[in-house]
Order: sequence, then structure tokens, then C-alpha cells
Amino acid sequence: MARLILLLGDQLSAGIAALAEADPADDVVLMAEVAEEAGYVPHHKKKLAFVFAAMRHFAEELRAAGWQLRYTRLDDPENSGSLVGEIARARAALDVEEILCTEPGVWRLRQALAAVPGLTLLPDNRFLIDPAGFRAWAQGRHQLRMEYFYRDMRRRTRLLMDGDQPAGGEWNYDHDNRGTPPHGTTPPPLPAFEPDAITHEVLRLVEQRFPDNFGDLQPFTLAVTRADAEAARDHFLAHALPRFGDYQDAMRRGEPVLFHAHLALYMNIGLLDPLDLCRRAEAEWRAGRVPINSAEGFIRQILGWREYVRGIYWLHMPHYADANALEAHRPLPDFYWTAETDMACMRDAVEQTRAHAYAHHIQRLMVTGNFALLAGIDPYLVHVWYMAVYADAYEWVEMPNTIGMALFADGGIMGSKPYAASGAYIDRMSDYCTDCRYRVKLKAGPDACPFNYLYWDFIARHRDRFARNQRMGPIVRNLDRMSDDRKAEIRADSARFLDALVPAGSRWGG
Ligand code: FAD
Ligand code: DLZ
Ligand code: SF4
Repeated sequence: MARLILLLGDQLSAGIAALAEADPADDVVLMAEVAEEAGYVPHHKKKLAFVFAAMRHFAEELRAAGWQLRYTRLDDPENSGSLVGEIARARAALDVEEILCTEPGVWRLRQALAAVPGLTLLPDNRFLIDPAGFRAWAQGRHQLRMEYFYRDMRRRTRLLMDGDQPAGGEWNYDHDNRGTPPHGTTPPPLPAFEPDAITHEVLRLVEQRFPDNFGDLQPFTLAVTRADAEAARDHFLAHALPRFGDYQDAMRRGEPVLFHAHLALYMNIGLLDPLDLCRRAEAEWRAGRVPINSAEGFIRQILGWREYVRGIYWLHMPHYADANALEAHRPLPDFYWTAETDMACMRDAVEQTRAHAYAHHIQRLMVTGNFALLAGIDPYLVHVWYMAVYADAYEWVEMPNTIGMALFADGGIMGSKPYAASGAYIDRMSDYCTDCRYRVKLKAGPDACPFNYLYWDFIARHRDRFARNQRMGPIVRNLDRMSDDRKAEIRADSARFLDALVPAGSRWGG
């Protein structure tokens, strides 16, 4: 009897576990565009178009390779609206007993699918360590330091290793990742892919069904096939990777990508293989075409951070989603959706997020994330925003980055201290402050950079907790040395600024 192979929208890999187990002659692949997945957060229009266009192109490739396919479109009148509903419809139509699916990347769906009779979930073979392997690594460790995990992953995969030693002599070249590009440096433009007829149909569907969702749908130039994603990969390796290491932490007005890869969206949906990408980056270094700080820095992000955050997600779900260690309850400000703020750094980050469904890591962490941390915004609302606005956002990777890394809401599972920074950090790493209504050098008063007083207000609000944290101790002592008048001034500036924020309301999950 035929089996049903359920393939999710971010499982577009020819070698994925469920397809590898299946037989094209007998089994039927089920793919479905459903309202539940399109609506559980208010996804950016570009993200919706990217997922549906990539799904439809992948379905065509499977058909061409001889697979029998059952594909439900979003506008199919019979569409049940959910993946579980689509399994039920397929079952009724096809007389199948057994269903195979590769494990989804979100707890909610895993629970729903695990409850479907006859459905077997297979481990996702696109990752380099599975949740059980991560659990074993974490067992008995007092702190789950990414650096030690990363070194173990280097040994396990043999990436950037010379015998049992790290290639180049050091495990980590982070100290060489903090430059800012000299004035006049031109980053390579991203390759742009012309939408074909399939993508145009999806663009029309998204405009029609999701007219009020956040984000610009046009111009749409993302890759939606494996071949185009590979072209984007090769472009990155040749043109941006050589300077990725030097300028990894830099930010520039009007330059959303700089020397970053812009490849997470393709890896996360299954069009690019992470291990293959790391091997190619290593080969560029071994061939002498890129420096070690670039190759190592890039590989660390994928082999280290990407695998590590997934491990944290599965280790701590479902409780992780509700974590709020700093008891932050402020609503999300409206400018996260509208970009209407005088803070030039926040405005640029939100504007380019709206245009491209992309912002690079330091903007996510040190601008929008840092602001949410300092202002005490409810972590769950911040999580919904990040899930919605980035084309690469899937819960297994977004949630630990938001709740753990950016907001310290997990109380220190992901990091030993919060990534909190005043305006000086943003000024050092960007050119935003020269074009801002606020003055980054001012500490107090209506013209002072809000990050400056919000930083100290944040430290003061959590003084007792941070006093117990070894790495925060010196900062708490600086606060304690301030006069009462100075502390009162920080409180007053912060209250004035925070009280004036307009909450987002409920339109987009705010
Ligand atoms: P590059 O900067 O060029 O890095 C190369 C690759 O390394 C990325 O493609 C990505 O696969 C991986 N990587 C780098 N940093 C991380 C990280 N911290 N965690 C996991 N993988 C990493 N990444 C996502 O893929 N999806 C998300 O939803 C997501 N949400 C985030 C939310 C917040 C608050 C923060 C601080 C970070 C988030 N990240 C997320 C991590 C990181 O910002 C993005 O992976 C990166 O910006 C994607 O752009 P890029 O492909 O140009 O990456
Ligand atoms: C992100 C997404 C969207 C927008 N739509 C669909 C869909 O219609 N059908 C589908 O199978 N998958 C979709 N996805 C991806 C899923 O949300 C993703 O598989 C889970 O969140 C697990 O990572
Ligand atoms: Fe951002 Fe402050 Fe600089 Fe303005 S002055 S761009 S608010 S860091």
C-alpha cells in the first residue's frame, strides 16, 4: 500500500529523511499551502511569497524527477486550512495507512503531527547534530558555552582542522571580526533573480490574500530554486566572503547586507546544505582566496551558532517560549512596524526590514534587540515580531536568538550576560549617529541618545540580579558610584521617553 510523504514548506531538500526513505514508484508526496502556517504570525509579504514560490518550484522538480505529488494551493476551494486537515483529506482520497514526515522545526507542529495516527516522524538529517546528541553534550555541564560546543563540532565534522589542531592555529578569530569599512568601501550587490511565471502567480496570490501584512512585496528578486540559491551562494563565496570576517559587526546606512552572506533563508528552507556551504568556505581559505578570519568566522556562525541555537530550542521547549526572567511587560512600540521614530538606527533597521525582509545580525541584536531589552518589552511580543518580519525566520532558530541572546529572558541559558549597550557601541560600529535627531555624546535631557539613559535605567532596574552576576559586577559598581541626582535624572529621562512610546496595538500581533 502507498505511503504518504508529508513535506513541509521548509523541507525543500531532495535528500531529506522522509524522501530518502520513500519510493517514487509507490509513495505519494503531500505538500500543502495552508492558512494555519501562513497566519500563526503575520509574516512579511516577501517571506510568504518566498516560501510559496520555493514550494511550488520544488514540487515541479519532484514531478520532473518522477514523484507522484499531491499539492494543495492556498486558493484551492477544498483547502482545509491546516496541515493535519490536509493529511486527513489525502488519507480519505488515497487509501494510505502510513505517513512519513521529517521532524518539523517548531514545537507546535511537532505536537500536532505526533498525534496523527500512523504518522512517523524521522530525524531531520540536514543538521549536523540531532536534539538527542545536543542533550548528551549538555548533560552535566554547568553552562552551555557556545565556544566549547563549536570546538566539539569542529572535531566531529573535521571542518577547519589540521589533525587534532584547529587550522590556522586558533579556534576562534572573533577578535579580527570587529572592523568598520573605510569610507568609500563598496559592498558587492546581491544577485537579483527575475521572477518566472510560477513566482508571478504567487506574487499575485500574496498581494490578494495578504494585502495588509507588513513589508514590501516588490521588487521580488529572491532565489526560489536550488539552482538560483546555489548561484547566490557562489556569488557570496567569490565576492563577499573575503571581507566577511573584517566587517562582520559593522553597520552602514543604506547598506543592509554589507559583506554578509544573505544565505540563511536558503539554508533554512532546505535549498542550500549547511555542511556543504561550510566545506566550500574552508576550500576558499585553503586555496588562499579568503583570509582565515573570514572562513573561520563564517563557519563558526553555521557550525557553531546555528546548530547550538537549535539544540537550545529543543532542550528547553515548550517552556522556553514563556521565558521572561527580567519580567519585561511593556507592549511593542508601533515604530517596530512603521519605522516612524527619530532614532536613526532603529528607523534604518525597520525600513530595510520592511523593504527586504532582512537585517543582518548586529542590527537584529544590537539595534532592534538591544532597544527591546533596554526598554523592557515583553519577550513574547518581540519574538512574534522577529518571526514575522525576516524571510529566514523559523522558530527553532529565531526563538533562542530573540528570547535568549537578544533579551536575556531565559535568565542566562544562552549567554552569561545580556548584550546591553549604550549609544556609544552603535556609534562605534555604524554611521547612523551622524544623521540622527538625537546626540550620541549627550547622556541626559531631551536631545540625548535614548540608548544612553535607557542603558543605565535597565541596569538600575535589575541592579540586584546583575550584582550577583560576575560579568556584570563592574557595571553595577559604576551605577552605584553615581550620585542620587544623576540616578534620578536617568529615571526621569527614561520615564519621559518610555511613556511617550505608542504601543503597536493588535493589528500585527503587537
Ligand atoms: P551571516 O551573517 O552571513 O552569517 C552566516 C550564516 O550563519 C547565516 O546565514 C546563518 O545561517 C548562520 N548564523 C549566523 N548567526 C547565527 C545565529 N545567531 N543563530 C543561528 N544561525 C546563525 N537567524 C535565522 O536564520 N533565522 C532567524 O529567524 C533569526 N532570528 C534572529 C533574531 C535575533 C534577535 C537575532 C539576534 C539573530 C537572529 N538570527 C536568525 C541569527 C542571524 O542574525 C541570522 O542568521 C543572519 O542575520 C542571517 O543573515 P545572513 O545569512 O546574511 O548571515
Ligand atoms: C513558513 C511557512 C509558511 C508561511 N507556509 C507554509 C505552508 O503553507 N505549508 C507548509 O507546509 N509550510 C509552511 N511554512 C513552513 C512551516 O511553517 C514550517 O515547516 C514550520 O514552521 C516548521 O519549521
Ligand atoms: Fe541610534 Fe542614539 Fe545613534 Fe541616534 S544617536 S542613531 S538613537 S545610537
